[in-house]
Amino acid sequence: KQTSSGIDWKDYHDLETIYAFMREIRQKFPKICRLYSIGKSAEGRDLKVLRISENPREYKKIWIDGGIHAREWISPATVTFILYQLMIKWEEQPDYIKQRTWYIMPVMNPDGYVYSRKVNRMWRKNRARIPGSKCIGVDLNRNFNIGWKGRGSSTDPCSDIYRGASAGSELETKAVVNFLLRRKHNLEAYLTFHSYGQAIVHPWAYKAAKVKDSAALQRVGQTAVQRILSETKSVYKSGVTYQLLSVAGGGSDDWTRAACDVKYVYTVELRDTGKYGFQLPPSQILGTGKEGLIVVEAVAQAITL
Ligand code: ING
Ligand code: ZN
Repeated sequence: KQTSSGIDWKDYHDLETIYAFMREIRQKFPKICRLYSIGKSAEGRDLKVLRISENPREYKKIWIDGGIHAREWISPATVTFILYQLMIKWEEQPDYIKQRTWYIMPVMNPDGYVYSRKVNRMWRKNRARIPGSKCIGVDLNRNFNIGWKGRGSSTDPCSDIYRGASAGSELETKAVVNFLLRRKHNLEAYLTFHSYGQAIVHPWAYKAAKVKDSAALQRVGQTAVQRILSETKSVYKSGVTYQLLSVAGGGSDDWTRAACDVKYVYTVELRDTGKYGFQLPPSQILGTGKEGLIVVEAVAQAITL
């Protein structure tokens, strides 16, 4: 094994291995890494974010998250792959990588991830108890305070797209919201990885309207699509969420766009297009990880130093 945490990208890994990998990176690069626990999940697990920066006061910030939805295992796998690729040749990285502050959260929904690995592979939501209901869990990507009462989510706690009792009701949502609000100065990009569908989409999802900077968002998204096509042969689409996917309120990307005034906001739907769906074979982790890295590099490059 190349890594002491035991992580690799030949298989999917437990939450513990992912967290051990984050600690390993921090220990290998103590001068530029900081490991945060930004809060606790509903079941009391740490919510971990790794910061990588040579100059946190000055450099523009890029946030990357994964694992909002439990069953989308390729998402934490891709985010950890991106983290590994950034760090193994950190010294040789171009300025558009090195002169940034990176915030990386591989698993926003650790309770759901553990539950999906151990009990119900197709679980999507978090694992919060819902008072007055026998059903469990809130869809964190319907829980953010943007278009929260609008279309595309459910008031039924038994639904997979249950939006929660109120906007921002969930511990996981609150932790990310508070962390980002305190760091919105210089926050230039927000990238969140989901599966599946092979699409790079940008706001809005909660309303059918054009976002400010839509031309730049479309251009950078399309650049990533082209590079993916030439490097891995996978066909991705780029476009606006409500047009390409569906109208849905409460998403993390729309919230970050509106509340933190971040320009480059993307939700990336990783592989595949439906053959395996959420149960993407581990043999596809490396290829999908490369595609995620291409998106990250294209966005980092688009931000002016
Ligand atoms: N897709 C996203 C979902 O939460 C999305 C699509 C993005 C909806 C942004 C709303 C806002 O449904 C997956 N695969 O989860
Ligand atoms: Zn998802």
